[in-house]
Order: sequence, then C-alpha cells, then structure tokens
Amino acid sequence: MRKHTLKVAAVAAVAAAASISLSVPVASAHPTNKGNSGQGYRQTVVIAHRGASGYRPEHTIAAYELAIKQCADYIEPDLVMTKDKVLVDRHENDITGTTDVSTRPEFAARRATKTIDGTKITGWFTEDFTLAELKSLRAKERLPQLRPGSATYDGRFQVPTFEEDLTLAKKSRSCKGKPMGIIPEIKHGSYFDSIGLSMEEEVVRLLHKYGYRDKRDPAVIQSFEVGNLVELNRRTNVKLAQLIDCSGGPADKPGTLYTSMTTRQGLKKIARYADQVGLCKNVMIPRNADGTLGKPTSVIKDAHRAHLTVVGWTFRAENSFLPTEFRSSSDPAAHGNLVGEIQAFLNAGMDQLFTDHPDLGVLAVRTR
Ligand SMILES: [Ca+2]
Ligand SMILES: [Ca+2]
Repeated sequence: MRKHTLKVAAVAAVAAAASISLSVPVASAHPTNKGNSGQGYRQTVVIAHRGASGYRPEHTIAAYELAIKQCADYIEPDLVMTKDKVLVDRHENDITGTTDVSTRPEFAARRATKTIDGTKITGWFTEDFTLAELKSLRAKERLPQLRPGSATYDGRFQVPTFEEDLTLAKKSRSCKGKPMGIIPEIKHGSYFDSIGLSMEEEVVRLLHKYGYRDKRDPAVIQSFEVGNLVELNRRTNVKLAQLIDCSGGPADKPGTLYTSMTTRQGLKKIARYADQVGLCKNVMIPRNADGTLGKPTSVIKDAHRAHLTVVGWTFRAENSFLPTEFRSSSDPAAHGNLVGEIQAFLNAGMDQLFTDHPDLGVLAVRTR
C-alpha cells in the first residue's frame, strides 16, 4: 500500500508540473497565486465518482471516506434496490463484477438471466436479495488489472445503503469547510418500476429526511432516463441532473438519441426540469482519430445559455482512459497526466467534474 501511495503522489507531482508548463497564463502558474485560480478552486465542484474509486473498491464507505479526505466536494452513490425495497449503492443491479457473490455457494441458485434496458445479462441481481443477504457479501474491485492497489482491499467492505451514505455526508465537511455534498444517481429506474420496486419516492424521502430539500442544499439527483427526472421535478426542489451518454439514448425514450438532447433546442427542453447536464467527456471535446483531444463542440456554451450547469464524466488517471497526449507510457494501468486532461476541459468551460481520483481532480482545479 505504501508503495502505491508514493507512486500516486509522484504521479500527481509530475502531473502538476506538466500542467503548469503546458497551459495557462504565467500569472496563474504560481502555486501561491490567490487570484483567479483561488476563486476557481472555491467554485469548481469536484465529485468523487463512486467514491475515490481509483483507490478503493467503488461504492464502499471506505471509498467515500477516502474521497472526503482527498477534498472532494461531493460523493456519488449510484442507487439500485433490494428485494425488501432498500436503496443500496451499486453501479448496476447485476452485482457479479463488484462483489464476491459468485463465490458464495449459498447464493448459487440465485444466478439468473434477465433483460435490463434491452441488454441480456446473466449474473446475480440486487432485486433478488434482501438487505441482510446483500450485507453478507463483500465488495471487490471492478478493474483489478488496471487497479491492483485497490484490489488489495477486496473482501473487506460491505455494500452500503443510501441511508449510510447520507449519514456519512451529514457528519462530514469538505476541505473548503462546507457541508459534504451528495449526488445520487438512480440506475435503471424504468426497469425497477417494471418489477414493482420504484426508487424515486424512496430517494426523495431519504434526501428530505436528512435535510436536503431545496436547490441551496448540497444534493443533486441524476439519471440517464428522462421520465423520472420530470417526475422528480414535481416531487422535490432538490437539484436534478440529466445525464447524457456518448452514444445511444435514454432507456425510457426508445428512438430518442442523446445527440438530439444536446442541441440548443434539446438543452432548452432539459432546462425545463433539470438544473444540470452530466455530459460524457467526448460530447464536450471529441477525440481525434489518433486519440488526442479535438476541438471543443458548442455544447458547453449552449448549455450555459440554457442556464444549465455542466458536469463532465468520467476523469480517470490510468493511461487507458486518457487522451493520447496525456498518457505517460503504453502501460494501460500506469497513471498519466489526468491533471492536464481535466484542465483542458475546465479551460473549455466545464463547471464541475466526476473523477475516480478526487485528489488529482482537486489538484487540477487548484493549479489551473
Ligand atoms: Ca454514476
Ligand atoms: Ca418510479
């Protein structure tokens, strides 16, 4: 673990140095500069994507706690539901890849094949487990090849409930001295509706119970679907974020493509029910054929014109996720210059970011 920490620190230092020489006017290149960069740091929200998921198995309390230590402003739980209607943190209802369920003989018979949002999936699903059963499982790293350091924590942590996340957020403060923010994402909302496990009511009930009630509170609800956000806009005054993928369209709107939702007209429509758009990185700055960053599209400007906050995802330090010019080597697992990549998007006007490496996200914001 120590070795891993040192490596991360070294990469961060290199990344910071590289970004200063690469970018920005001389005045803001001084680390002590309290001008624009200081203000930008105060304003730019860094969201810990599934926790500090570059360093710990995603969606565990340990991943959120590390994110808070690393000065994230918000923690991000993705939410699905159990058989007994408890909201728990997983990126998908199929828990095969992020828990040890496949090694548990007592649950062998729960293996099933289902069609979720049009895709046939075989595995183990949260809706077939009670909370007590899910709690007997242990989380594991989704990407052990790319994240061997995180994988050393396999088998140590439980699947948290949304209520546990809220409890953690409530007792925590950001490094800026503000209440810790929380930005839950409702996963497969229509699918869960179809099996009698509607999640939206429970998300709102718990947010309100913990005191997140209006747009001034540090809470945002996100979804790739449209219908549930429109419904949530009637149920709560908490901020809402429409997620936009790099391709395809919302699962609850067959025939609608995300590309039609990011036109000026599309963004205006989103602004009727949502406060933010969560954009796949390539929608803001597409990649060139050689994998380098291309020219920014007009989407950030158009979203701002519609009074939408622009949040980008997902910023990850490993070379395999980075544009070519920010990679450190051909090793897919080695860290490249994530700070440089993030700063390119901030310079293009992106307001907030989701990152698996909150420490590097904060460094990018502070040294811009
Ligand atoms: Ca998410
Ligand atoms: Ca519902």
